[in-house]
Amino acid sequence: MRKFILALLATLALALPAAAHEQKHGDLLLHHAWARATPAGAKAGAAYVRIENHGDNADTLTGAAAGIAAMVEIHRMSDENGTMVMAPAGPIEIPAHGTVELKPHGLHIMFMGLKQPLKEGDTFPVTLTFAKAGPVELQVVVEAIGGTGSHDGDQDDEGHDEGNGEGEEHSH
Ligand SMILES: [Cu+2]
Repeated sequence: MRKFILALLATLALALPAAAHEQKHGDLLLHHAWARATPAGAKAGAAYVRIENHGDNADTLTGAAAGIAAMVEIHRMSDENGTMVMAPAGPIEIPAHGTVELKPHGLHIMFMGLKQPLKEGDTFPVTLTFAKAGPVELQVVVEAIGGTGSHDGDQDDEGHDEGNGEGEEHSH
């Protein structure tokens, strides 16, 4: 019986679309691209991904594009005297054999002028552009509104997350 369950799990794992979780592009490995679901009527949203560079040369993330929003930018969120402030991050270097993680309260792919709400369970394409690796299309998975994107129960929500429009300012 146990053997049967294991075999079944293995089959299910194989059936999952690999691109949704991890994508290799040249020396870059893009892992777990996800976005937080947005409430109805929200005009802004954010997506996150971990970028690993397994090569001997640094690369640079220069921009992002997506059809779901009027404007897409890479932003950096920082705490300035207790207020969370977001601003365009500019080019982001991915060091050789290094990792850059886009995550809540840090770097994120920002969607402004969302054409539709991000619904939990949906996926949508986002293209990241790298100076060396060129454009990389990601399938972003939409997770729950309160999601942290981690699978280990990490809870860090205090209500000032990107995308819900509360308690934060865009300095542009
Ligand atoms: Cu932002």
